[in-house]
Amino acid sequence: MPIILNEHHSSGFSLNWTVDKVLYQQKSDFQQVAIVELQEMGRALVLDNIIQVTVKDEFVYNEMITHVPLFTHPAPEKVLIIGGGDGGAAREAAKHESVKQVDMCEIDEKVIEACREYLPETSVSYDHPKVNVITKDGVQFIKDNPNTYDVIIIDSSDPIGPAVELFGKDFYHNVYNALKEDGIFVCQSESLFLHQNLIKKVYDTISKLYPITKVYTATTPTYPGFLWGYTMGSKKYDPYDRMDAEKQDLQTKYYNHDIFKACFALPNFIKEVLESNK
Ligand code: SPD
Repeated sequence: MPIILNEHHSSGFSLNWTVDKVLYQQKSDFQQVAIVELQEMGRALVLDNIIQVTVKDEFVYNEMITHVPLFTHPAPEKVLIIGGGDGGAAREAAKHESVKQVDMCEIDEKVIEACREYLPETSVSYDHPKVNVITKDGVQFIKDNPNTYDVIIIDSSDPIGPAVELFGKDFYHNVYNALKEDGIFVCQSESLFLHQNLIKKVYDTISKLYPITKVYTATTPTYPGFLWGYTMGSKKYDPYDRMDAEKQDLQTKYYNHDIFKACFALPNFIKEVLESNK
């Protein structure tokens, strides 16, 4: 009998994945951490029964959460990733010539342990000379480092369990303070189809803090609802002013300059959600 990973969401949406092998399974202080071999999508990091990354499609999410804010900033040097323990976003950030330091602050050392052993595709970044792996609570780390970063990436799991605080107003306020005066923030903000209330709440909160707020999208097959949202707040730089700026050519599988231009185009049903006064 094959093992079935049933990923059930509060929206009532479920995804079933056939698991060929369980490679790692441990209960940490924060969550159930597992690495499994999925029949269709290859190795995957699974937290509390929810897929975080798979080797087959992680590049879409990791490239989009990283390169869009980093190419909106003209010369980012210091980058902070909150969460992102698989290392994929850090791998992408380290590719930028201007970036000198990538701090990756992951709360759960078991995530680091599991990914180091079983997900070399993403955890390769742990040993990159630009990358510092910090195992601390990101909520406190942000408070302790005001006015420090050019770009802050919130690479969180869903807003349940250890990630709940990473979607709160106080946290967003502290992120704003941890950025330099021309800094840029981005967070993953869930499915455009299934989590519209959350997208709206995040957008409204970020718009009150930052003069420039944008939502952008990419399709990620292993995330429920597939069309995934990212919300960016910028103190100074507008991605629309950076569309034709000369940018470093990176080795990527999904991201390119045309994607940068296109990803801010939103379908009407999401524009309506963002513009509504509810
Ligand atoms: N439903 C799962 C969404 C997960 C988004 N973040 C993944 C973080 C991996 N670094």
